Amino acid sequence: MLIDAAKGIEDRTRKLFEVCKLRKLPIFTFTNKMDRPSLTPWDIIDQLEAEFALQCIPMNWPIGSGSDFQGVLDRATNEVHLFERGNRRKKVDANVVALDDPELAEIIGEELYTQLQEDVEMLDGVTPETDSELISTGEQTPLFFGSAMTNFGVELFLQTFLLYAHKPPARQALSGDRLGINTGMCACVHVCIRLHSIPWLLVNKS
Ligand SMILES: Nc1nc2c(ncn2[C@@H]2O[C@H](COP(=O)(O)OP(=O)(O)OP(=O)(O)O)[C@@H](O)[C@H]2O)c(=O)[nH]1
Ligand SMILES: [Mg+2]
Repeated sequence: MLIDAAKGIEDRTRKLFEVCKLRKLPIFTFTNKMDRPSLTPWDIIDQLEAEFALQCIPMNWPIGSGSDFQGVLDRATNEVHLFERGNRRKKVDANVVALDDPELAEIIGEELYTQLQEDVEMLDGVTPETDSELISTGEQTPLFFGSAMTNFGVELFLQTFLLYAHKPPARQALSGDRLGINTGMCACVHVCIRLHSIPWLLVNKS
């Protein structure tokens, strides 16, 4: 499910969610355009929880937004991936700094650093336990923040998707042979279907 960070849930998000809910499909949520003025990540979570009754599991966490967007914290590794501005149409190389690196406050600025510390404490307190069963039935959604146009935050999204996505069942070919499908390829097909509105994103990955 792709969310525009400035607009939050839109009509087409609602339609997509209805389909996923009816079919009990797993939902991976990517909040896009963090490099533009955005709602806060807490606003996005509130919307998803209030309207869709989804349990959000933030896998990464944005630091600032718009012209202040500094990057994301990967919550699994406690590493901050720094967003670098430049030619927005090209892949941005993410410099990685540990959350406890003494230089982080200087790099991202005192204000955002303080905000990040508060957010991390709050997240640790309120994030539900990740439950792959609830993810597979679409009751929990791994939630990501990034900037798809600059390919920022997309890799972590794809890695997590590979970790939790359903493996494809073998299918009977017309010839009678069982078809084996490479997991990575299958995951790509899944992502293509789920993220059909930004298929170029996958082209960038190949
Ligand atoms: N700054 C920025 N722009 C983006 C990003 N992703 C998409 N865009 C731009 O946003 C514009 C609209 O793209 P989308 O939101 O994907 O398409 P849409 O939903 O059909 O269009 P809107 O109704 O404008 O939201 C295009 O010009 C994209 O290039 C991003 O991560 N950062
Ligand atoms: Mg849009």
